[in-house]
Amino acid sequence: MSDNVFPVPEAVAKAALVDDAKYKAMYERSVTDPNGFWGEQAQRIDWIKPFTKVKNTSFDPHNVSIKWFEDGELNVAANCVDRHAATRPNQTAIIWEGDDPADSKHITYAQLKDEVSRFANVLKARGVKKGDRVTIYLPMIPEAAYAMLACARIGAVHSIVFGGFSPDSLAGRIEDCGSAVVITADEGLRGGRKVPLKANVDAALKKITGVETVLVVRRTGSAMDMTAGRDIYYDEAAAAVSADCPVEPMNAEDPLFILYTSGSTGKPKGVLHSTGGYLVYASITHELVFDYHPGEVYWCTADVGWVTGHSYIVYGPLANGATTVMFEGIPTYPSPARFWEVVDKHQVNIFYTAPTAIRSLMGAGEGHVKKTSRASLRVLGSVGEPINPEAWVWYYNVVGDARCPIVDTWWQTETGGILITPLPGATALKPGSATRPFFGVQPAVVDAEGNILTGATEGNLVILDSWPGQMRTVFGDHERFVQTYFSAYKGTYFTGDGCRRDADGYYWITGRVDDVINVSGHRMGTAEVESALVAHPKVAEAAVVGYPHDLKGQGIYAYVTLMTGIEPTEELRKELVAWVRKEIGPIASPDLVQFSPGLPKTRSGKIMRRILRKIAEDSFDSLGDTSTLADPGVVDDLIENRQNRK
Ligand code: 6R9
Repeated sequence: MSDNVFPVPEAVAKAALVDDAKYKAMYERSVTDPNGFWGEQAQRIDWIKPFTKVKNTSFDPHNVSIKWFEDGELNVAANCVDRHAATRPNQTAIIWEGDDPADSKHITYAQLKDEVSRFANVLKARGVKKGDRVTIYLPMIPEAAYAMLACARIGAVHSIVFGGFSPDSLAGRIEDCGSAVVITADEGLRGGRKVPLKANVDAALKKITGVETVLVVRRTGSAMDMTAGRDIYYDEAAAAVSADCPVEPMNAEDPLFILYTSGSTGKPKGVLHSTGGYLVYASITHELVFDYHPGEVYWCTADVGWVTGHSYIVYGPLANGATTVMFEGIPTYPSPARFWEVVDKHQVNIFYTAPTAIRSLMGAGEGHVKKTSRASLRVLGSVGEPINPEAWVWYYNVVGDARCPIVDTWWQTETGGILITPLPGATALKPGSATRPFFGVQPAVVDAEGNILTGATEGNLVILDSWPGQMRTVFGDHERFVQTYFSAYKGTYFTGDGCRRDADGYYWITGRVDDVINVSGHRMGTAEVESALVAHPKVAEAAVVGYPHDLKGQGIYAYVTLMTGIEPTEELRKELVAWVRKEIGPIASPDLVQFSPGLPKTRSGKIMRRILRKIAEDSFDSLGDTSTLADPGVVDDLIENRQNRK
């Protein structure tokens, strides 16, 4: 292997569930005999009625249809809760870590069963039945998991809306899926600041009709306006019901949840996931990608409002009887040492976070990391965007003390679970590469015409055949599902991502295809330029977009956040341009560099390039909805200091 390679340490391979030889054999079987492979893997969960058929899928754009285990029956809550409550009642299921470091608690599987059953009975008492949609707008408190599993228990379909979304976004999502019940909290608590969730629900419900019940979980205890007949405090409703609730047998293809996600066009899509395939896939990926061993403490720092929180805080870990950490706060509160202090406090073995968090903590300096032990850590994970090699190496050396493999997991809301990833005991790592496909996943690289490219190459990433965790449709709009994912490259699932495959068969995700810049006919991944900029010792974070350029077609516009304490100067601007030129080549030289103290990010940490592109185009009066930004204020500064003034 030519690149910078981190081989699997022998001791890690020996103790791991899957080593390289096993990976290769299992992968081969998974793609040559999917019925045999997945039929066996599906035995990791309990079926109320066994399935007789495994895979029945078609990517033909005239007839897109995805069914797995289609005549089987099961219940997700029975699998994530009851079967463990029966066999390991006193094991901790959830460790909740509050925003305030003094606030934490352990919930055992026995307690989880009571809480989920009670919650289910409250929903039933408000008239919720199998197939009904329930919108959840909660902070990161255990009730979020109880509510999800309560829906699953009675066959209701949850739609979680991230607590950072505005009343408008919330209203649109409630209306689209037609929920009659909304579950929220009085207020959320993040980084010491209160989030007015109930007030947002009230504002959202002024815009739409159809919601009959608002269940309000008390988090901060502040006094709320309660609408009589509609709003009820959860604790009062829960006190009136029993902690016994039978599980509803569900067909494998019955819907489990809807999760809205934005595409490159139009309003957010309601991505629909179903019961059997999703659970099998969440379970196997959680176990094998993180090499989860019974008794270990696993922490995914995502929010349950995102797919990562669904699959890798709740469904995957709990299906596996794991101990999963749920964190209410933010990485920098009360200090940038928080993550590592929590790792020590709860003796976390597996830690899964996003590159944006890594980069921001990297900017704060390694002192915050080094003052903690982190000896319990065994495996590290990354998700959400390409991780630039500098952040990877920092994560590996500083956080993991060069002991812990990093699994860089590529996947999407649409895929339900991880598709391209290293396995800790099997895969030699290359910083910045998501490496190889997971079992049953057949990636391919196609050119603009849809020709499948072979060998070391670069192009658009498609997946050739179905895997059990795949989304089944866009809620209420199957045609949009077909159009968005199956019409660009006929007969394949189009991911919307670009990628490179190297001579070792490793995949390097280069970012959304719509983030590619064409400079004088040369294609340039924005991630590549960003990665180069972030490699500069004075740069904490960078975002790069294309903008119309008279001579080159597109020019490169770089927004750069400097390390704490570094002065933005004209000299540094020139230095950075020269740096990128040196790192990648003259073609990658940024034409414009704007120093920006903050970048416009969603609460999940994704940079909103749409906004950056507009500002770079000097057309900032049509920025669209900025209400979903973590800090809408950064936009004003960006506009004020824009570099491309006509
Ligand atoms: C799980 C999640 C999906 C998009 C995806 C890609 C980017 C996610 C990545 C990654 C490079 C990784 N992405 N993980 N890019 N390396 N390890 O993030 O889902 O919010 O739907 O985003 O995120 O561009 O297409 P979602």
